[in-house]
Amino acid sequence: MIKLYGFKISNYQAMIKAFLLEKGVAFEELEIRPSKEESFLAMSPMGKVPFIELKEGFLSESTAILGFLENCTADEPMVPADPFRAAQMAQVVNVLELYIGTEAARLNGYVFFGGEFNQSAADDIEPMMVKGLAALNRLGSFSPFVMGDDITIADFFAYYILVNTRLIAKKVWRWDILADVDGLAEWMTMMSQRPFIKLVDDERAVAISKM
Ligand SMILES: N[C@@H](CCC(=O)N[C@@H](CS)C(=O)NCC(=O)O)C(=O)O
Repeated sequence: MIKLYGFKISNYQAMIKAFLLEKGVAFEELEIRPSKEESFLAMSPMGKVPFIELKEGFLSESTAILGFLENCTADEPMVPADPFRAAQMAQVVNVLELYIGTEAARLNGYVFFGGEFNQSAADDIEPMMVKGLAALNRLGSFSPFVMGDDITIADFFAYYILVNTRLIAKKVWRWDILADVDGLAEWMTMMSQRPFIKLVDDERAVAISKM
């Protein structure tokens, strides 16, 4: 059985867990904190969670994990069958990861863990996020799903990136990023009501409240 390592407050952990549940893949969840210890890096070389363990070995980086899980589950595909559409989906995921999620996450310490505010980082991040969200607005359909009629990996990726990014933008710039992308607010509500996403979000909320 697949082992999923991480901790429940992580948005990336929640993303992989919701995807496993939606795909009906059996897994065991093991609590572990990110670390730079050699023994941890042997499992997840960037010292991050989530990562999974299979009989073949360990796998980290959420896009790689999602791709692997997708390739292992033939039923209910979550990547478009058409190669060009599949590449467009990957393009959306890259925009979300590189120009929105990873940028905003530079302020995680301040927003979620009571760390110091870094004004110069915030000044760098904001224009990149503006561009990223404008790209998302051009590329995404959000009617009803990110890529159109069918749910794909991009929906899971976008939801769990935007859950955190939204809070960061609100606290740092009083910016409602949902207003920057047509249909994003309605899509976010619709995704949050999917039973497995709700289950994972509720667990995450409990973990955050205990922090
Ligand atoms: N690129 C990674 C990002 C995962 C990530 O940022 N995980 C956070 C927890 S939500 C983490 O482990 N942070 C610890 C660190 O960066 O040292 C992925 O796609 O899985």
